[in-house]
Amino acid sequence: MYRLFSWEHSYFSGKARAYLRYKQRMGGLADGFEDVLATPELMQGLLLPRSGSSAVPQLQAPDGTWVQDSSEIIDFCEAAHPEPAVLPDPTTRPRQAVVAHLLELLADEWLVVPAFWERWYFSEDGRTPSHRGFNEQQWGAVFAAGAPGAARRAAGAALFEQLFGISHSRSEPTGVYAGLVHLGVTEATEAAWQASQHRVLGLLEQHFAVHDYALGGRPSLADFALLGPLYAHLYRDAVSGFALRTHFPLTCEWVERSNGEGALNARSYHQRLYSLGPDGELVGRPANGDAADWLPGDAVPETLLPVVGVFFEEMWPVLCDAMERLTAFIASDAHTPGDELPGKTFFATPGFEQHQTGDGVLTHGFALGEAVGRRMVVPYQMWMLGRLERVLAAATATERGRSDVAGLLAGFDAGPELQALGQRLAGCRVRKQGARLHSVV
Ligand SMILES: N[C@@H](CCC(=O)N[C@@H](CS)C(=O)NCC(=O)O)C(=O)O
Repeated sequence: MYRLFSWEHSYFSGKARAYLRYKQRMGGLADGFEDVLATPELMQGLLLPRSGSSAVPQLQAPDGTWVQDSSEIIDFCEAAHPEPAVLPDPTTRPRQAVVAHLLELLADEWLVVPAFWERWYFSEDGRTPSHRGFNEQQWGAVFAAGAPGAARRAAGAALFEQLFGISHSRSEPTGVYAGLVHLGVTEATEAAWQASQHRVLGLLEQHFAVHDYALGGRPSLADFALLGPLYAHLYRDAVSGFALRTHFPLTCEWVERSNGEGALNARSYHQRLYSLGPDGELVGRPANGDAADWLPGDAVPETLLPVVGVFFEEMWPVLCDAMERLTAFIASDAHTPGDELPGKTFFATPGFEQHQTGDGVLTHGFALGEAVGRRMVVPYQMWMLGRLERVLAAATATERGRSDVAGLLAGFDAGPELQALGQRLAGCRVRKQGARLHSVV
């Protein structure tokens, strides 16, 4: 049996858990998986020694292999249990494969910023509305698991003060509040990040009015990745969850559908939907539209294309700049090729703070709407881009695939630039070994 070590309130845990649930419910994991709460004791005593990282989620495979990072968890399980596939085959579905990976990148490494901000902004002193109490409880439930209710809540509150300096979040950002600054969230940019999130949610609401999942009638990598921002932060957290339910109800329904819980009436992939036959007997009927499959002919739903458009408009220019910065860093005297690179997403990696904060060599200016700010370079994004590069290579290996992918990318102003991804990555390729990232010699 697989074991997933995770937290309910963790961004990337939502992605991995929903994926494993889908595989299990569809019969894809012979012996299923055990969903284990990653308590501090297990993080320090098991996860850290086994994988070199205490980050969640992590997967322990039946053969004892440890897998860290949600994308690797999915790739690992898909290789071992190909059916039902969540990764469109790039050789037969080149457009859908490229779109699923682009949306994963957008969900994992761009939408993380406003989702992370929402949780901690509405937990700050004096915010109305506030979900600080809920947030204390969900963290305390992990950090004081097994303790009585009031003690769990108090443990969350103490953690927020001791580790995250919540009472001086603005004057002296620490912990998660420092992480937000490293990611480019300041008073000058927070409204722009929120506007970006609302833009994506508005587009998803239109999409889910027509289709049950990103690519049609069954889930794919894109759905599980979008659950990163949309489950733990935007659906569960109280202030964000109220807003999501109020303004984006179809998207809420999709969260339940894709997450596979609380989904009795959410048209989930495992919904039991019956009509009554002539003799009053139960006659099963499919719960999902689009014949419960990805759209035929490798079509990308029209309503999904504007979400891909957000990737090219907002995230792609930032990624291009970050690739240049990382290339310059790897070529500089500050780095020896093959050495370790920063590995974290939510904050500067310990040991690399002087490079990833302030005006450090691994920071860069960025623009979002009318706002401008400065943020850290996140080498993990280059690892994800390397993965995308391999999907693109497989997708464009044939004349037909080349023309299909070129047609898709031509629909976005910066889209064709993706075809030269290899040139941009040439000086900043990243190798991942367990939880550690290194430049490629
Ligand atoms: N890129 C990783 C990110 C994992 C991650 O950043 N997890 C967060 C919680 S959602 C965490 O454990 N952060 C603490 C740390 O990195 O030490 C993934 O895809 O799983």
